Amino acid sequence: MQRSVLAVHDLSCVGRCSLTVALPILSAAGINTAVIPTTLLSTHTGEFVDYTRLDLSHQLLPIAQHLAKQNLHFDALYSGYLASSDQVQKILQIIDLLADPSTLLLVDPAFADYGKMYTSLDDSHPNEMRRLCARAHTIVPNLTEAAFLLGDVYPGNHVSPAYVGELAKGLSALGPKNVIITGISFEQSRTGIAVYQNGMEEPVYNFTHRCKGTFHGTGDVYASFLLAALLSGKPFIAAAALAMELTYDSIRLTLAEGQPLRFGVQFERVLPKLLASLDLLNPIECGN
Ligand code: PXL
Repeated sequence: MQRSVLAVHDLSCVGRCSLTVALPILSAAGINTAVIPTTLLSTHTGEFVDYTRLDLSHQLLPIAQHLAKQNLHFDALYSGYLASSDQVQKILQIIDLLADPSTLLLVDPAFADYGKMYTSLDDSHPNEMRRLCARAHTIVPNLTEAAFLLGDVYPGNHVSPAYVGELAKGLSALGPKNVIITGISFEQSRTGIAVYQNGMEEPVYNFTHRCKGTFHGTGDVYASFLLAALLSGKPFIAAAALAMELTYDSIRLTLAEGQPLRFGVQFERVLPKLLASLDLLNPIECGN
């Protein structure tokens, strides 16, 4: 049975992130992906200036109300960057309208990195996002977002396993069963993820070599690979590890070709590996 996702993210015309990442990754994995675009921007807001921005907040509930009348079921509802705290509140209403008890709620908080809030988000954003995360089943904050969601200051690049364990447990105590904290470094040359499921003593970790640079949109690439793997039946911890490996591959390809980092990473050429890893390369029999 084909799986289905509702992806609620912004549409940034250039600079691979949000919908321009979620749609191709999920579709490539054979998932029927519907969208609700939250904001239309000419580019993402990192490393670009003078971008255009059309806030679609007033459309979110009318779209969701119309979809709610179409008798749809979504296997997952997946939200990412939201342009204001008002939009965060509207996502909670969209969940009420369009999720059912079997819908996986995946929230990528996507509001900060390297100790700083994204441009043009205000200080109420982490508090509103905390409410949305509390409603989710699975959240994928980076280290900065994890700290801000719990009202902590940014702990700096290098943290201890004890601190990360507390963060993961604190976030899970808000509500989500599954927490993946990205951008974790215990040593200079390596970076990785802490994967935690409610009830575990400690998170499990996966690391890769740390590449130099700021990689825009990689949170979205990671979360989209993760969701593709989960909906294809991979167990949570294996899906988290696979998504990290594929994100790392996307970064390495981008660096190998010397592409400007503000345009995001080359996830496109990693899609065949995603499909191979999920056993999705065999042609589907259509019958007669
Ligand atoms: O999730 C990254 C992202 C998505 N969308 C927009 C952004 C960013 C990060 O800067 O600005 C518009």
